[in-house]
Formats: sequence, structure tokens, C-alpha cells
Amino acid sequence: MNSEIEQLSIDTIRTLSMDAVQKANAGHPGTAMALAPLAYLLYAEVLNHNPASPHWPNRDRFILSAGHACVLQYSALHLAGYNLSLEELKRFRQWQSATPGHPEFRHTPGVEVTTGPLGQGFANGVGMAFAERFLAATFNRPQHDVVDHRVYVICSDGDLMEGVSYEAASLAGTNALGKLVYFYDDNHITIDGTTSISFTEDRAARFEALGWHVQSVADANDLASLRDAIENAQNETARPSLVVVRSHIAFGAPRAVDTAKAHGSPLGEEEVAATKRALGWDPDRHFYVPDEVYAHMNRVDRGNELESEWQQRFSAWSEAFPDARERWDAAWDGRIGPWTPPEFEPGEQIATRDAGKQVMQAFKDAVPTMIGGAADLVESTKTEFGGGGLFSDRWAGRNIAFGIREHAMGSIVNGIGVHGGCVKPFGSTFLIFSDYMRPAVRLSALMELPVVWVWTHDSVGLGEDGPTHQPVETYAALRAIPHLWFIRPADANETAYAWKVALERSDGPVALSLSRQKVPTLDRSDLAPASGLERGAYTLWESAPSPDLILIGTGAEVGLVLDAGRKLAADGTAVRVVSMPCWELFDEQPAEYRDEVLPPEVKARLAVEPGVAQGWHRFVGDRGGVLSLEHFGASAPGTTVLEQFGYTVDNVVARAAALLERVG
Ligand SMILES: Cc1ncc(C[n+]2csc(CCOP(=O)(O)OP(=O)(O)O)c2C)c(N)n1
Repeated sequence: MNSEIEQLSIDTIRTLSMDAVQKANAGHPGTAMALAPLAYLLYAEVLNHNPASPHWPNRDRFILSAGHACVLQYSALHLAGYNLSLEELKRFRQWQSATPGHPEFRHTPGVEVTTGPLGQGFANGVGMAFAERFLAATFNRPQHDVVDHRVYVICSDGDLMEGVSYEAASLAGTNALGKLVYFYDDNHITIDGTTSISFTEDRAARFEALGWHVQSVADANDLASLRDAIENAQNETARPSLVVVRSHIAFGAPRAVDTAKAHGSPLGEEEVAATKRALGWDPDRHFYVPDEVYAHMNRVDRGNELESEWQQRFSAWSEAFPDARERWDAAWDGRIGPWTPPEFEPGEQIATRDAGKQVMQAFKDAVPTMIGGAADLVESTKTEFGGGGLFSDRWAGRNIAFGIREHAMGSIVNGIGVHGGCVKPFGSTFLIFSDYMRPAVRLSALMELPVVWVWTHDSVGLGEDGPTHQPVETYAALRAIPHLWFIRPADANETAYAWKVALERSDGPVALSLSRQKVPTLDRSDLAPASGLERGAYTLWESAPSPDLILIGTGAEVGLVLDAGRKLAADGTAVRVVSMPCWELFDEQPAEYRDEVLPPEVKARLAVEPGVAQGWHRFVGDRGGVLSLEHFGASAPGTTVLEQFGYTVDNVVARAAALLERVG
């Protein structure tokens, strides 16, 4: 039996959640009501957290993967003493409130990651566990555990239905991430009705097969059983844990309980009142929190104690291991140590993916807590810290073998990123498979996370693998994501600067788009330096100071565009060649710089890129042209494909000449 104060606290979470959703006339009350006992236990008892200090490094992390039920988390955060007022609960889902429709990272104190797209939070938690184990292996010393925390996650049917959670769960099992404690809200309800119409496999058996430790709790209201299960899960350190919790959506509501409608609609004034009566509450009081509940659930004092215990351990460790402490500070501040970008000799033919490999070797010691990996394509993307070791062999390994799991790789990298301490986590695959990662990439941009996406085989120039593997619409699709910097460097030296930009950006993700095929390393003795990449676009070369024609290239095609420009110049045209590796960086430059590179009076502008033209008219203008691909690619050697599609010096010259004729 739950004690009186426990029950009162749980029912306070229930009534706050109902009231907030009812007042907003929008939201998801049912799951919050059902899981109120679990939220109560976690926030009041289980989590090592400090509401007065939501960011101390060794706190337990909590993720509500079923983000639609966020009113549950907001109510619990408020009661535990986070800086989230009752007023903000009354402003649930309103303009600029601290209680948005789904949990948002850096927005609400105590929310660790943005959740809402089902499955993401599940996989983010796995990422956090990767970070925890890596940092523990890197920084802990015998008798000195400065990194030692758990990751608690509440997930739902939707989370487990989404494939990304399967991918992440598989990796959690393989990597023995025993600090994970997941609760699966087994309420048999989704929006369209009962789970029997769409979700019938044995979930517990599935997780057991994935190497998880699985337990069941028959009644979400039974605190004693929940406590037992949590203790067992905490004691199980070799395997991740899943606790299957049978709950009843909208528990406490006489008519709404166990109905799909209670998932996503306010209960209605009448049903809210009926529920309050059934709970023994005054139906006319709204947003009511009994004083004794505040006193009972507040965790500030306990949190301060927990944090200062850790601080003492941390101080002792700092004194004993000052060098490690220095590295710790750099890691948690996201600082990059000194490194020298390699310089590549002109004339050398080198694929930008191969250049990227050399650049990674050059900076790997400057970012000793940078970890990441590829989705079973290290051989191809060349993204590996040589000598860094494999994470699955030992937790201090910097190279994560994600297997063929792009979707979870994206979400896990985000989880590592939000955890803190691991500078610039990265994930890598072929550019075409960024589509498989898109939900996570979008969220990395939304969360302004400084993570790195490395995508190689970045055009039809990859050749024989054919149209399934050849990106065409992909550049436009990625450039459409706000706040993502998409960089397509022209040659090896631009690749070094692209990585420099990626390492230095602190407020958002950077994507590197690298070639499979070899490209010439441009001879910079008569060209502008590759550092121009840092401005997004720059005049690479011009035959005369005031051009009649501007040719714009990106990535692997810049060399081709340059050759075409020189040919046109030899024939008497005043031509400028612009290398434009990153639209977003160029957009950030002052107008004078942008007008200097692309003078408004020069209307004859031709952009050359083997992808759809969508978006290019922003830079070439209404009268400009784009040598683009408005169709899928083809299977043949890469040089043949590019030639057949018109990416030749002669065709660029012809297109430019026709453009000059029309516009000039
Ligand atoms: C990727 C994704 N697809 C669809 C949705 C829309 N959606 C939100 S909640 C939900 C139903 C979820 O059911 P369940 O996970 O069982 O949550 P419960 O009904 O228990 O609250 C759906 C389809 C979403 N948030 N994310």
C-alpha cells in the first residue's frame, strides 16, 4: 500500500496534468495520469539529481521518450523544485512558455533532450550511456569514480514500434550498457485504438533476445513493486534493463480510463471534475498543490547534498590527477586543443574522403573525447581515429561500430552530444543514407547541437553503385534544414578547412559532404587560399577584376568549373570562378562581402552542381543558369556518368556561352 503522502503526491501530479491540458485545451493527459506513480518515484526518490543545479556533470539523466506526455514531466519538475513555476504550468503549450507541447532541450530546466518524434528519446538514452561509459573509462581512476551515473527513460508503445528503438536497443545490448534503466509503458493503447490491431509480438522476449535484462510490473500504481524492479535494474550492471509496466491510460478518470481518446484530447471539464471527485479532491480547485506535497517532493536539499558529495570526490580526484582535470575542463567546455591542418600538395589527385581521413588524424589528439563512427562503412567513409580503439572492445575506445543502423546512429550521436563531455561526436555513412538519418539530423539542428555528420560518396560521381546510391535531391533536402551547415569542399585543402569549421562551430551541427572519386588538389599559387571556405563562398580565381560572367561550383566539380573558366577566359570572356562550399556560411557574411563575391550587376551566373537546381536561383538570380540534374543517376563508371550528364569542360563552356548570349 502506498502511504497517504505518497498517494497525495501522485494524485497531485495527476490533477496538475489534467488541469494543464484542460486549460490549454490541448495535450495528452492520459499517459501522464497513468504514469504519475512512476514519475513520482523517479523525481522524489530514485534520480540522483539536483533541481537547484540541473547541469552538474554526474547527475542521472532522465528522458521522457514519449514526449507527448510532457505534462507529466513538467508537473514532476515543478514539484521537485526545478525553476519551473506553477504559472508556467498554467501556460502549458502557450506562446513562449517554459512548458512547450513536447519537451525541448535548453528550454525547460531539467529537460535533457528534445523528444516528440517517437523512438528518438529511446535512442538518445543509449547515446547518453555511450558517453557515460566512455567518460568513465577515460577519467575514472581506482578509488576515484567521478563519472558514474545512470540513464532512466520512459518509453511507450510508439517508441517500441518505431524501428529506431530496435536499432538502438541492439547496440545497447551489444555494448553491454548496463547503466540504462528503461520503463516501457505497456498500456495497450495508441491513438488509433488498442495495440492488438498493430503491435502483437512479445516485447519482453524481444528485449531479452537483444541482451537486455527484462522485468515486469503488473500495476503501475504499485510503488513497492516498482521500487523492487528499480533496485534489481540498478543492481544489474552488465546488461541494460527494461521494466515493462502495465498501466491504464487516464487512470482515475471514471469514463476516460483505458480509452484511446484519453491519449491526446483534454478530458473535458466534466470528466476532470469527476476524476477529482473520485480521487477525493475538490472539483472546483484547479492547479492545487497541497503544501505537504511540496514539502514531501522537493529535492533541492537532497540534490544539493548529492551534488556536494560528488564535488568532494571530484576535488579529491582533481588534486590527485591534475592533468586529467585539465583534460576534463577542456572536454566539458567543448574546447579544441591546438592542431595544424595538413597541407596538401597541388596537383595531387585525392578524394576528399581520403583527405578527410588525414585531417582526422591531424586533429584527433586535439579533441581526445571526440568519439563517433560509421554505419558499417569505415572502409568507405574513412572516418576513424587511427589507434583510437573500438568502443565495443573497451569503453575507452573512440571508434563506435554502429553497424548498419543509420537511424539509431544519428540519434545516438545526438544523445552523446547532449550528455556533455564528449566533444563533437560524429556519425558517418554515404550521403544518400542521410535520408535514413534525417529525423536525427533535423533534431540536431533544432537542438543547436555541435555534432558532426560526415557523408561521403556525395554525387553521381560515385559511379557503378548506380542510382540507388547516387544523391541527386539530397543537397537541396539537407540545405532545407534550418541551422544545419552543409559543406561540400572542393579539394583536399578545402576539406581541412571544412573540418576546422566543423570543430569550431559551437552552436549547431555541421555536415561534411565528401567525394568518393579523386579530385585534383588545386594549385593555390594562382588561386585564392582554401581558407576562403570559412566564408562559405569565395572568389577562387578571375581573369579580370570586373567579370561579365560568374561560374559557381561546389565540391568535386570546382576543378571542372575552374578549367571551364580558364578556357572561357582564353577565348576573351572576363570570368570569375567562385567556390561555394557552404550556402549557410555564405548567408552569414555581411552584405558587402556577399556583393563583392557575387556583384549584383553581373547577371550572367552559372552554377554547376550534380543535383537538383532547387534553391540555386537565390545565388544565380532569375536570369542565371544551373547545370543541374533533374533526374536520378545511372550505374556506370563515375567519369562516364558525369560526362554523360554533361559535367564536362566543354559543356560548361557551352552553357556559359549560351547564358552570356541570352543575358549579356
Ligand atoms: C515518429 C512519430 N510518429 C507519430 C507520432 C504521433 N504520435 C504521437 S503519440 C502517438 C501514439 C503513441 O501511442 P503510445 O506510444 O502508446 O503512447 P500513449 O498512447 O501510451 O500515450 C503518435 C502516433 C509521433 N509523435 N512521432
